Amino acid sequence: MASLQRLKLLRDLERKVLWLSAWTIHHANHLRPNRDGLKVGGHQASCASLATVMTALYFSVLKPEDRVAVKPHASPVFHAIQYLFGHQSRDKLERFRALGGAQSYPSRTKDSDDVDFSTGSVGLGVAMTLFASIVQDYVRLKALAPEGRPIGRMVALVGDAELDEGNIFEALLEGWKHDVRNLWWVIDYNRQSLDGVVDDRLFGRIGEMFELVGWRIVTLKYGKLLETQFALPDGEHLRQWIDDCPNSLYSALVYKGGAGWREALNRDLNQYPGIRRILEQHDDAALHALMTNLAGNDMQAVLDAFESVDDDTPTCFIAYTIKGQGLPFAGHKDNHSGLMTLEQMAGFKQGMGIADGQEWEKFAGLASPAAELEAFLAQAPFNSEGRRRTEAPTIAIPAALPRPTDKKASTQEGFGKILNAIAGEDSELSRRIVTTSPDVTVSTNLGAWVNRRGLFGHTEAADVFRELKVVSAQLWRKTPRGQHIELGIAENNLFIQLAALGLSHEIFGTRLLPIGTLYDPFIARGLDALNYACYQDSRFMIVATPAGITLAPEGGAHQSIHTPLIGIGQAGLLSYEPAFVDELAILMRFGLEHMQQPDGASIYLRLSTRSLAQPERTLSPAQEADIVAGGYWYAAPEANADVAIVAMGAVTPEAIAAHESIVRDFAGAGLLVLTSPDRLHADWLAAQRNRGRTSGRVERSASPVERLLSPLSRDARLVTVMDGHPLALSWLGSVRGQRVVPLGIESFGQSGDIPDLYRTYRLDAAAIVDAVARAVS
Ligand SMILES: Cc1ncc(C[n+]2csc(CCOP(=O)(O)OP(=O)(O)O)c2C)c(N)n1
Ligand SMILES: [Mg+2]
Repeated sequence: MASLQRLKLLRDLERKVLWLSAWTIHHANHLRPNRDGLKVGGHQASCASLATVMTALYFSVLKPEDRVAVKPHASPVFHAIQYLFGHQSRDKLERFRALGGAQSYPSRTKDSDDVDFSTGSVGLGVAMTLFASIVQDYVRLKALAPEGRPIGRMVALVGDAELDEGNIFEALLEGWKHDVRNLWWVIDYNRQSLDGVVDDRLFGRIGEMFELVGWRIVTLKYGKLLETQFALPDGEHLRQWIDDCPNSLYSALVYKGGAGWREALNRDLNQYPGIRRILEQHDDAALHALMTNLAGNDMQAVLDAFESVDDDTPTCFIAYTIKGQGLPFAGHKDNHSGLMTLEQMAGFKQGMGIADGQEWEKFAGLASPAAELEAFLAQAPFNSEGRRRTEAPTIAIPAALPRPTDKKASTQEGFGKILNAIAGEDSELSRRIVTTSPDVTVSTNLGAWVNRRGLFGHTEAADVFRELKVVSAQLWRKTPRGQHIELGIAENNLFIQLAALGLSHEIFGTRLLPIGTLYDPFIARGLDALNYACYQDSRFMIVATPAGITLAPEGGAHQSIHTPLIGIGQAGLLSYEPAFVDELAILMRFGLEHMQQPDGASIYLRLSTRSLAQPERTLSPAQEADIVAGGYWYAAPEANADVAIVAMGAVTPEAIAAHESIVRDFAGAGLLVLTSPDRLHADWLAAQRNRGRTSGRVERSASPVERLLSPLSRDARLVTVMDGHPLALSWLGSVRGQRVVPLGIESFGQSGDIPDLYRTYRLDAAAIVDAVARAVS
């Protein structure tokens, strides 16, 4: 298509996208009944600054294989574009931010219009594109991607204030180490954040930082109108004036309009005849249009910039834009959540040439004929294959994973040995597992797996130590075939890398089984990224070890207390804390399968470095099912027993010892070992909800925890013990109204050995026996 014709159509669509985004928000706030008095909100100004860039990208530049993270508060622009493509309904736009309608921020799981990456917590979507590009290379270099799939660009549309989030810089460094490619970050440089105008000095440094890590910078500063005036006599003074203009003054003048610009230019540049001529030739409206003609809001300039890049070098486009461009509050520092008033909207609508009742019409008010616009949309490269979400078959998991048989072992050692045994197999399972860790690969027991399966890198890298025959337990060769992605110490990066790996089936058409390891306390460091990964329904396994105060001598800073509560509270994440290695093998097997199920979840295994004597036992299928369901009777109680000890994880030996001593006084007391209060609790609540619907069938619909506790007497006492916050187990008393004495950790720990610490924090056998005495007194 002739480029002038394309430009005309794109300018029309840009107007429409701006209109629809503003109208969608206006409709939600002013034209829908409001039942609770709460502000509905939406960001008309934030949408406006990106309308040009997104129109150019989606209707002309992007290809089906490209994947995009859209700045969260530009969600209405995204939905408007999908509406024009025919992938979003008018009904859902009318219900923007209402139940079942288009989401406030683009959501992979809640929106129906082909969202690639969810966004919302600023900064995380941006980093997601970087880690997705690593996944793209990972599956491409191993020939796991479907044959013939072209390489896509991973694109982030970034608010300029998002760059204050440190996770972006953590990701940039990691990306440099991994030689990331095919990455485009388009910064909506409107020089405004939520609270105000961004510091002028900050952005001077941003470009340098990108260049430092090997990125290309493409700056889109002035639009074509301004460039034309700059080329005239004295034009360079105008350029210099704008270059020197502080962000806050420029924003204020944008808001004031033509008269304001005239006054300022007359004051500062009146001595130049060329500038006087420009002022004479432009009335106030034209002068305003000229002075606000920044490249990020100039279609031709935007197209030129995107089309100037044709290699795979990661590229940062710094697009100068105006927040609220084209709207009455353009440039105003308080416009972030500003909404047009009814009068302003009426004026805007008139300016757009839209008649009453035509607000949702796709082509109303545009200069080009509807048929031409339809045809243009139909041939947009991005839309040529319709929706772009991929699928991939599940990977079969063998009926049992290898089970180490050591008489004494920690769950962390067991984990390392199980993976090492899988690494030695030539199987689909061993090929699909990909591991990653933030510089704790060796100390979380992944070393043996990496020795066998290698580090992932774009190119073959030598193992210098090996070549020089320096003895080391770690034989790590970096190759494109490697299956471990080694990260620097940044837990944010770990979780975003896992988020990207765990969506490979839906983004790149091939399934991976990602396993990430870290120290349990540092889950908190990456918690928002973990939440973000789960929010997108990404599927992976995290193995967190060591945990609790049981890592003893390593001290308080590394002791995790509340992570079991995170395991229970985090949606989309099913958590387990096994005590013994045979339990672990069963749970890893279950986890690898469960994380591939449509209604499954990611898995969190909280492991320990404490070496425990392993029970000599052969578990029956029913016992294995109980371990997966969340718990089993290690020592069964007698019918109507009055006391039971409930233990989880590394403190189970103390519970066993305490149990042996109390059965003398309380014959028939039981010892219940839990593997997942998370699962037991969830199934208990689900059973209660279902019961409401099928009343009268209590017994058959009893949940696992109700069945587990049913042999005990009605007013039996439970003593719960775990290495973590006791709240994770104390809810057990509500299941049948039985009194609980919970033991666990409530304050920061300190260095010590296990006997000292367990005594000090009341986790030892004596404390458990004491708690039993208190429970029954
Ligand atoms: C992690 C996080 N903190 C705070 C917010 C609230 N918030 C939403 S948008 C925004 C400012 C964004 O400014 P910018 O990125 O420049 O976007 P603009 O609206 O100017 O395009 C803030 C602080 C958020 N969404 N996420
Ligand atoms: Mg901004």
